[in-house]
Amino acid sequence: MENNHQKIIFSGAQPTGSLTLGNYIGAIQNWKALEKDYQCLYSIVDLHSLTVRQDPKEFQKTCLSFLVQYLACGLDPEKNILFFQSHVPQHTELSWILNCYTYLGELNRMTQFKEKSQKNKDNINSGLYSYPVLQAADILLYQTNIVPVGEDQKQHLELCRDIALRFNQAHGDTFAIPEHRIPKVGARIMSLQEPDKKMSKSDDNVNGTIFLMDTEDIILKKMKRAVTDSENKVLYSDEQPGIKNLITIYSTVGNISIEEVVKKYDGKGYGAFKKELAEVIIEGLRPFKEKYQDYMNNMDFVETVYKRGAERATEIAERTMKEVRSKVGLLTK
Ligand code: ATP
Ligand code: LTN
Repeated sequence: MENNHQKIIFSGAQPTGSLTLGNYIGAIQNWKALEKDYQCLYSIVDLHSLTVRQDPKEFQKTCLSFLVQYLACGLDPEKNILFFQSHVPQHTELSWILNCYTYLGELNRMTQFKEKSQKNKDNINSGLYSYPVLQAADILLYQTNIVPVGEDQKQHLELCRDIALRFNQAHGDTFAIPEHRIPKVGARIMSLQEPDKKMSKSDDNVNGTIFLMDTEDIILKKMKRAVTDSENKVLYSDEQPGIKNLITIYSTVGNISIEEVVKKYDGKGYGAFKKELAEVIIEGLRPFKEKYQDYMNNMDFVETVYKRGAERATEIAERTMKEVRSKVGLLTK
């Protein structure tokens, strides 16, 4: 039988904006479920965010707020290694070496680079271009077996695997070859305004996105404005993508099955459904909000979390780096 305790999970999110209900349902809720059975490392990949200009003061605040949001979502800092990418310099060191094992042709194919350079035409920097190599370093440093991410990261993960295989072929087994894992439930929570588009923290239309930090009033308003259809029947069907998305949210946040939600609102209109869904979300987020405030009032504890996280991560990362340095022929100090 597989011994999951020996398996390593790594995932990361860029500290930009604020966490959404989509991030929570699609990623963090699942990360929490994995902490029992695996050694999990979750990193706030601050260096990746520098590919886009950040206001330094704001950026520091956002980085800390992200860690507090992770903790408030219930990620246990004892069971998981929670840390800032920039606190473990082995990430950039390995990234440089892996750059020398990555071909321009491979980077030219990355769709995220193409999309992001379209969005930031005045700042197409080389960091944006080699972003996937730093991501590969994040993953390979920890001998990661599984990377839980969304569908959008599949191409980056495939590149990471190719780089690892190439390095292993040149120098003998050095890196574990990681696999991609997409969550089964709620893998794609959609925008409340455009149900054919994923809910995203960088969406220009904030009415489409529920942020975990939104106030009760805002949640009520956003829910009232959520796009539905003229059927006025709470049915889980592809014909009614807006309502289907709302039912998924109800089911995951309210912890009841899709069938039960549909049964509960049989014969009732959208007005009552949306109002009660807003209440379910408000209730569901209440512990998050309380914990967020508690941690914000206890920044000494938060500091110990990221310092300890960096220590634990560095220990593993340095083990891999020692081997890599020696394999490529760098002298030891
Ligand atoms: P951005 O708008 O800045 O691209 P994002 O909201 O799309 O951000 P990311 O930081 O790229 O989120 O992703 C963090 C994690 O949350 C990833 O694992 C991603 O798969 C997951 N995630 C993001 N949006 C959703 C969503 N709408 N439904 C389910 N999972 C999501
Ligand atoms: N590119 C990812 C964030 C990210 C990541 C990683 C995810 C950076 N390094 C390593 C998983 C593993 C994103 O945009 N969501």
